[in-house]
Amino acid sequence: MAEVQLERRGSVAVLTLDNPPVNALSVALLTSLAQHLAAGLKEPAIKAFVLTGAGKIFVGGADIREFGKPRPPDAPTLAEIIEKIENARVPFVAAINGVAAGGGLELALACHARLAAPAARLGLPEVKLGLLPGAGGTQRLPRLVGVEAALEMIVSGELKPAQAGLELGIVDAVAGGDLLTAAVAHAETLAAAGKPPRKTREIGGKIAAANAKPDLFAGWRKETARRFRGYEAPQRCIDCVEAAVKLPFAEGLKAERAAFLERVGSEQSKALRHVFFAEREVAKIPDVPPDTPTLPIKSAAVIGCGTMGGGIAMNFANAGIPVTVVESTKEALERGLAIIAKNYAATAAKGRLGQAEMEKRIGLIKGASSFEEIKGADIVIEAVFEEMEIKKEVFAKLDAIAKPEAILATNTSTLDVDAIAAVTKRPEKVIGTHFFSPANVMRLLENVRGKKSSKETIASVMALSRRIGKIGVLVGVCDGFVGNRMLHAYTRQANSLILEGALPHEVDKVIYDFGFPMGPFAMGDLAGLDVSWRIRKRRLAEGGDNHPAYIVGDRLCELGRFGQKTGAGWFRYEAGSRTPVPDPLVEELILKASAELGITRRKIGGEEILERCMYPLINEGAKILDEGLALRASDIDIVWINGYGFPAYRGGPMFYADRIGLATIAQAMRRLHEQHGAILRPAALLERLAAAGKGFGEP
Ligand code: 3H9
Repeated sequence: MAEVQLERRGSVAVLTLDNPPVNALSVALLTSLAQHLAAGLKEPAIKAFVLTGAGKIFVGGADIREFGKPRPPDAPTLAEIIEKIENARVPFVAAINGVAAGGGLELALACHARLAAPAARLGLPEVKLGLLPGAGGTQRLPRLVGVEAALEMIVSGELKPAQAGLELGIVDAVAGGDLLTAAVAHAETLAAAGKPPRKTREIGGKIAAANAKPDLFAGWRKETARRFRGYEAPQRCIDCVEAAVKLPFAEGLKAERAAFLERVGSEQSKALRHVFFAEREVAKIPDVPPDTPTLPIKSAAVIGCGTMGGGIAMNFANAGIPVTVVESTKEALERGLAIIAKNYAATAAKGRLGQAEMEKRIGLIKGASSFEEIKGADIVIEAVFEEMEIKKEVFAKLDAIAKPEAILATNTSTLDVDAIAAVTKRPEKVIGTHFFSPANVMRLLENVRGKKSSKETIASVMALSRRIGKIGVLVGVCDGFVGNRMLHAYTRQANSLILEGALPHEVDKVIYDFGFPMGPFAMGDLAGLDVSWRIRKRRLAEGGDNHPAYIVGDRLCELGRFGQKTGAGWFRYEAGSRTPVPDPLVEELILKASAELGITRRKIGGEEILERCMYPLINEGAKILDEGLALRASDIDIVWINGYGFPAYRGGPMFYADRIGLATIAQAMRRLHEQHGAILRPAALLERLAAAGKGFGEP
């Protein structure tokens, strides 16, 4: 039950906001707070108020679930409550016991003093939801901390530790002992002073200072457009802070309010709110309850110290977990460890890691050249060459050496986890952990559930994902799992498009403008074209797909053009540069291939390119969902946002599809099916949902 509790401590009324889990400012909580304020402010015996949060959080912000829903007409708004608090005849002190985010910090900024617990964190993260602070945050924060510090906080949305909040001037003190006692004492002192309470809105000095820098906002707009390409909210945040500088307070508030309402209704905010909940939903597995026991992971081992293995080992070291990396030869081991050290040094050189911390992390990684050394590990992750026979051999060995309770995980990106598990005597302890390259950077981890993976193994690996800073998504066994299977559907169309008339840089531009960091061809060059070439050859040998779409890709590989690492692939790369340059030689290869296949090339517009790339991707997602290989459509969105750079402000492919309307996509797929054959057959689930007028988010 969301409510505010009132406790009297002498002449001070302590109001505790209680709305688990994060004390979000729901209509119910605001109603209860407004009632307490109305009654309390009338009571002469109450000389001051303290506002605090129940549990570990002060206030996590407005209730995001209530956005876009109708509000009871008489419900008090946060802005009204804030107005009452700031203009109250008696002082209010915020006792910030934990996170004060968004509307939570705005509430605190309206108080006349703020004390924070050392572990509290403060910030205005609305921008991450495609919003901006809508209850005075953009007007009050710059008055307290100065315009540039406020811009940094509001545009990035990052939360600051209490100590940084003190240095910036957001809080008046960090209270090491009992926070509430300190806040009550502070409130009594303010009340006893008998002065009118200090109002944040009336602090003027720091705002005036910004007027001396005429180019400040133009500079921020330009840099922000680069840093958050495609995102609308950061620019609107800057507009509002500018209003704080240029307009009187009341007008600034009005401008902020109008901008906030526009944002709440925007497509980008809807998408980012979907992503917020999808990120939390992904951890919930219907048949693996939250109280499933997990294996405590105190040490790990990684087999293979190549690019993947090294990156995986770094994740463990970064989380403080000792890890042993095994390579068969001394040279390969030394090379791998040297790359790890170089990666850490590069992070340290950028100022993102202190020397001592860097040494500590490197110290947690131990090299070994024998499997014997993995005996003590709680989890072993295999990251050797992507060949089934090699993987089976490794797993048989691991099974014989690893302690019986250890989890054995494979980092395969395409192979059958069940077949790998079958060579062990502990298939219930075998699972896939598919990291994305670079493994120490990319947030996504596809955890692949084998037929026999136990609930404990699944729960342990999902918990481990969080611990090592990843977002774990549970997927089922199929070729390519969720991400790469969909990627295949998308790159196949990109490859067909260039045979039909487009050129690689044209396709890439459409995808880049849509919001991906790069198009499919530049991505292929970055990942290495030989990887998918090898997979294609394997599939062909297994009697699989022999689609002509990849004819040019194969020819590039035959010429030794593997992408960036060989200085050329779909594009050319100048020495030391990662910028793709269109290459006439590639165009020649493409034209020749089209002619050989009897295709009359035609002009293909941007809209068609986008549809041809995205709809088959979505269609494959629908098949995956229907086959039960992803638990929810929103899990697929998380895979694509965190593993492939799908723009978060479009909510992921399945959310994007729902916004377009599944009937439109199904119709387009039927047309493509007629033109291009079975490979583009509309997914049964897509057809079913389209016919029922539903979306993937509401099956
Ligand atoms: C705003 O304030 C607008 C104002 O400027 C203007 C208003 C007029 N609402 O993250 P967790 C749920 S916009 C509803 O795992 P943690 C969450 O879905 C808001 N629900 O906890 C999850 O539910 P479930 C600006 C919320 O301890 C559960 O709480 N504020 C909200 O790791 C636990 O969440 C933000 O953007 C919410 N505001 O981290 C802050 N917040 O258990 C958003 C959380 O069913 N929140 N839930 O899956 C956060 O960043 C983190 O939740 C927080 C706690 C740091 C607070």
